[in-house]
Amino acid sequence: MNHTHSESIYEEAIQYIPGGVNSPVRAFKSVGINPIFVERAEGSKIYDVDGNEYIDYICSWGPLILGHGNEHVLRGIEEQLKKGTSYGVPTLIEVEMAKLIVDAYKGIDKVRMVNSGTEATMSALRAARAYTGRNKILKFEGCYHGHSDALLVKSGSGTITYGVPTSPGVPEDVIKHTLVCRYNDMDEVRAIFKEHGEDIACVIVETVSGNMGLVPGKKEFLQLLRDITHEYHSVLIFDEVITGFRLGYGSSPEYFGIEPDMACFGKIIGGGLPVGAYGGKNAIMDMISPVGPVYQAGTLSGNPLAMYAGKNTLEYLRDHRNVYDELDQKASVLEQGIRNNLKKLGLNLAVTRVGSLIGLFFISGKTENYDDVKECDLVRFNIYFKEMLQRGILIGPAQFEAMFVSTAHSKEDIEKTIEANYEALKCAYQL
Ligand code: HOZ
Repeated sequence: MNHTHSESIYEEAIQYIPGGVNSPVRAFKSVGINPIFVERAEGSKIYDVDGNEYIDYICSWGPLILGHGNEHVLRGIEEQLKKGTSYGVPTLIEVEMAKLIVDAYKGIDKVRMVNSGTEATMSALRAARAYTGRNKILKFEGCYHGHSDALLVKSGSGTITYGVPTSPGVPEDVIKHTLVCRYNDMDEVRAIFKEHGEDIACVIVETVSGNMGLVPGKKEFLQLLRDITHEYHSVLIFDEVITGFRLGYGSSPEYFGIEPDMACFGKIIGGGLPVGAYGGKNAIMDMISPVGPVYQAGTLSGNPLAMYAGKNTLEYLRDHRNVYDELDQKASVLEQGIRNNLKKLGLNLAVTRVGSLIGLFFISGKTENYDDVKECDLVRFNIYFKEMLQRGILIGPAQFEAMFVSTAHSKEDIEKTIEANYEALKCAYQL
């Protein structure tokens, strides 16, 4: 595969952009190669500037549940484009979008649109702190909730990929209120609440973590979080930036049968345009300005282009509920194919799947928390990544990211991926 043009763009990019990229994991640095630069994408495929074609399992890190350039999503954007790109004055589409989210998601009464998942979680914390009058927050090691200061502590995604789970530049004073427990560890949660419960404003959690590889939250763990936050009058926040409208149209409350007090969204609700949202019960959301005193604002919040892309995505998902069965079926074939390959090759690697999210860990044994997965064999993962890329399969260029299956992935795509997985594993383990 020729990457000449990508290489030359990269050389220029690093002169003007830190690391040549606008989000660290895109640099492919952890897998030891330079990034590919994308020319265009369609359906399940991405085409780079050198004309190479890849079956894409990054899917923009989750938003593209309907694949690239889905006609329903594009139609919404095209219609709005003719009417203007941003007003800074309210629009009907914002109301329709909010109604769609509130109707779909059990447990929340109101929602505020923002521009990214980071903004959503940061703002949700502020609302929860103001509502409870408390400062402490509880998060879990390896969960990633964007890059606001208070949450960039023992974080996941690119932070563990690059070995800085707690970032320099975040003042100690700011994070002294951030408590951290091990994911899926019920004893740690009980112990921390025993010690600090009366001071904990909120617990924020990814119900299925997609940022330390794919590590599903256990139902009993999430239920404990629900029960203990009730007991201590803390706010339970589900970070649904990855899982929202991905686990099913009703997201985590439907999937796990557990309702939080607040939820944060991004990715799918923007249909591939920049978006975020946070929602919650009336009593919490009415703390927010201009109803209440908690300030949060944004020039492009509720941007009409993003709203149309999101609305058309959500309406499609709402009106075609079989898409979730279809996605589950496709991802299950892929998961099974990977498991069969591992068996044929005599490899004992951990595979996880929740609906259309898949994780393949270069480690055997348990994958319940960050302590379990941090021992993954990154050298072998890197070989695997490069071999997959060579075979026209694009997965996240880091062990600690998930694979995203979309409705655009065809039977042939999945078959080709399973074949490539077999060959790439063989290379990674020199078999
Ligand atoms: N934080 C994202 C992965 N979990 C990466 C986003 C991006 O690089 O586009």
